[in-house]
Amino acid sequence: MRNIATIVLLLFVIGACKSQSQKDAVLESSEDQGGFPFVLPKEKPNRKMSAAMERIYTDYEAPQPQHNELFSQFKYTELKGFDYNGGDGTITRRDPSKTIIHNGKYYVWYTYRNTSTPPRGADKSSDTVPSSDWDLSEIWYATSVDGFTWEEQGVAIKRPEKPTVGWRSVTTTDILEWEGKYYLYYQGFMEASGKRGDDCPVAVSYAESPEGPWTPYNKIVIPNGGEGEWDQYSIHDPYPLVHDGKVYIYYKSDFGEKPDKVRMQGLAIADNPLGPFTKHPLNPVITSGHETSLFPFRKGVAALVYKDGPEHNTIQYAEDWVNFEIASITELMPYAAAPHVPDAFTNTKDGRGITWGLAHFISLGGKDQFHSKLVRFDCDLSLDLDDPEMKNHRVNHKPDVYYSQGLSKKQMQRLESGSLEK
Ligand code: AAL
Repeated sequence: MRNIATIVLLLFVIGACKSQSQKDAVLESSEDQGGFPFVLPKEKPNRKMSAAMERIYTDYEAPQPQHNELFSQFKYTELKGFDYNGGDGTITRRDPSKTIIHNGKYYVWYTYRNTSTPPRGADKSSDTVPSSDWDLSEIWYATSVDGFTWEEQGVAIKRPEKPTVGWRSVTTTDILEWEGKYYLYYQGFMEASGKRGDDCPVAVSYAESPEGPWTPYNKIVIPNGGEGEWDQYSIHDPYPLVHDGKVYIYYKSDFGEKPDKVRMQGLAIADNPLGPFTKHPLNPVITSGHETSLFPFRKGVAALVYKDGPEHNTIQYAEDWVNFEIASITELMPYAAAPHVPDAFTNTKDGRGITWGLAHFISLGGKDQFHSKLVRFDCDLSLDLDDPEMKNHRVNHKPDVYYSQGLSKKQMQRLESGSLEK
């Protein structure tokens, strides 16, 4: 027994020496490789490098953002054509869909709330008083010839009669074109959001034309997960794309207990738009972000991962449409980005990327005037555009941008009551 222990100890010492000597060898050999070159090599140089240097050559499309096709800044433009009742909180437009082109016009669908009062919270909600900004809502649509000035066309999806899925509110929609027909997926609420949580499954309606009429399927197509599962309560932001001849729908779910609510994204796949959808066994597939926003890119799919989570403010890429890696880190990303994705439904094996889309700004209006507005964003995440202004990675934001992120009253009290040391 003692011999065995001696042998094990010996082996351990030898191993430790060996890894240290290997490190020393690396260091020695790296010591005589000279300093890192003044001009950053575009390709990975054949030399020993630190973890950070290894990363810019292995994890990202290119070692510098300006050459990274999956890095971009985002520029914002206020839209024309939408009235918000003076911003009094009774009208909201939010969570836009991807835009599509039909008969030479862009089409977009979005959550539309027009209520007698602004949102008042779950406890004060009623048949006419909304609990949240997306409660008691319908799905409306608008068209545009340039993507900047929009003409509202009216309702596309109404709230169905109780107890059909969506009777309380139909929201957060996205469009799919499949075999010449159109499908709108949306969150179907059957109680006021905020009662237990923001709980809902996904429903769908279909039409021969983007102008409708839309026929509700009146069945849940992406159900909530089983008890105790991450997506047991909320299936949000259904985002369809076509890949491998199938319908791929990415969605978000809120899980975990307050105050540490977690938002992650999953994937459900079906052979046809009305399902059945099978949830991917590796779900969740994206650990961060809020609303879903993706586009085919080369053989794979890229995702805009903005607020919430350990990898927020990143653009990610999955060659296999399942296993996402960080492709770049950026800033001021669009809320609920709904890009114009020309090859979203073409089953492409060579995704060309995106250059613009719609998004929303939320929490607008003063106290008790909560509402959201649609906005346009532009970017260069396209293999067919080369806009150096969008590839700038040291944008100087005006001081007001920073001051608008001022200390809260509670933080000021802490500082005022604290000692200088703290
Ligand atoms: C949005 C989306 C979903 C949520 C709510 C309205 O940002 O994630 O649609 O339910 O917030």
